[in-house]
Amino acid sequence: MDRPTEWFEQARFGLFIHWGIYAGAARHEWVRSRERMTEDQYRPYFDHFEPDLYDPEAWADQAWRAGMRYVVITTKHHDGFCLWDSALTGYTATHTPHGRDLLRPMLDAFRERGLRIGLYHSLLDWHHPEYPIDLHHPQRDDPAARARPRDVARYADYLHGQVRELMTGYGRIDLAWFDFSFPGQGENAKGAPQWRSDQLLAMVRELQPDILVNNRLDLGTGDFLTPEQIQPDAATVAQFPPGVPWEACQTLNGSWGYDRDNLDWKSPELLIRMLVDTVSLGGNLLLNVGPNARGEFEPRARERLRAIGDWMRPHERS
Ligand code: FUL
Repeated sequence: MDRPTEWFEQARFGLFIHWGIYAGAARHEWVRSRERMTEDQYRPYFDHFEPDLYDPEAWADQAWRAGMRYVVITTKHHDGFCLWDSALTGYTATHTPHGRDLLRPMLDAFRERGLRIGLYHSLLDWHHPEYPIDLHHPQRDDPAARARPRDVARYADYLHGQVRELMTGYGRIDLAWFDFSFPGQGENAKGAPQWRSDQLLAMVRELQPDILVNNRLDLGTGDFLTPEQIQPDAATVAQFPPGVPWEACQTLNGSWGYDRDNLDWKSPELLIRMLVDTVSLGGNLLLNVGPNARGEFEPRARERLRAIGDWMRPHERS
């Protein structure tokens, strides 16, 4: 069945938001895995998560002024922390000192500003007790943790239940951005069978008939391709399956989550060049901001969005 991809192909430029308790650690969204933290070692970022400067209308304004026309938000990243008020876990924003659902006001603000809505949802989950220990898991070197049997089918039930909550409780969702499958051999393989991706996809399509779903469910190309942190050139694009829209997803500084001491920022000129190159080859650019733990886009991100908007204004046509 043909899906309505016109809005997506016309939008061309979107905002990716990676936000969760890892913003408190301020050193990459994979910090728990990279530093092999136990649950207890990671817990303070949950117990102290209180984004007192959170202002989703300001985020929406900055995105709109930069020329972005859709947004993709991490509802849950690999650490398992949920921005919304899930009934299926206590590991949510509602149970942090913030005490409220963080997703709903964000969706309201972005919709109000005229942006389409995409939800990123991690298939990996390092917090869930039944999620198997694999090569990415923070406890991969802990023999006791490895020895405890885990039942991925129970984790898949949780995954499906949470996606159902998101697809039924938050209005019209334009994009689903699942991340990620790593099919292959042995204990590390995580693909369509473990996630029951075909059923997950069928449910999403039933609940949100016009939704576009990305290509990371291990079910082929999906509705759009998501080349990550590479700038596709004409030769690369020629290899993409014909007729499938693509979206280059890119960071401002190599990290998706807030990374305070990272100095590797792309210049506004480079970002504009990346946008022009992407659009001229027929793709979308999904550019990421990692808000900090107080709930702000930091000055270096704001400056870049502003510069893109300043360039955009005389160049756009409605
Ligand atoms: C990857 C993830 O592992 C990164 O943390 C990030 O979310 C990126 C967009 O996708 O697969």
